[in-house]
Amino acid sequence: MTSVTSNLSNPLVEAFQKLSVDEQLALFWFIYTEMGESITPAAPGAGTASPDIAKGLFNQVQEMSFEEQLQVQRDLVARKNSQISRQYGSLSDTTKLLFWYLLAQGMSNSVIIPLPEDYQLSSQSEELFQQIKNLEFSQQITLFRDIVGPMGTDPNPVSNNKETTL
Ligand code: 45D
Repeated sequence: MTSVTSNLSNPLVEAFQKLSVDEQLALFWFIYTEMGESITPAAPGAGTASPDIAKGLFNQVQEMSFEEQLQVQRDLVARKNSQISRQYGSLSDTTKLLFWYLLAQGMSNSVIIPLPEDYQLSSQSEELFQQIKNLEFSQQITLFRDIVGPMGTDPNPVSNNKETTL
């Protein structure tokens, strides 16, 4: 559907998706802290992001309690149906990435639930982290789009048909 994702099965994407939900969130946070300054909303391709939409969704999450914020993020990663998951599902992959970026910034600004201070990545996540660090910037972006793309849920699920019950 979109040309910014690799559309190839990427072993790193698969490895990421095999981690537990919490480990995916934690690793994604560590990636953010590592990339830090190199992420700029003026990056090439920024034109395909919809900043107002990402911000609107972020604002909804920001208004929630810390516990709810965590639940919403776990639901996104687990592709569980929720109001936020459906809205998220309707965004472009680049806008999804921008939304995660806003969440990460929110964590830095203490408006989004922070990682527990003593949180330690599993050795498996740590290994994946090293591999991701070794990618070129553009490969990292492609990887992240592939990771955030399938999160959330389809905003247009086919509704149940009463006759067929399917
Ligand atoms: O208690 O083209 C745990 C744009 C444990 C512009 C937890 C861009 C239990 C356009 C679950 C860990 C900027 C979009 C708690 C490009 C526990 C464009 C909590 C680039 C509390 C290229 C865990 C964008 C939590 C890029 C809350 C590169 C974890 C964006 C949350 C990159 C983790 C964004 C979050 C990245 C991670 C965002 C929110 C790497 C976000 C990472």
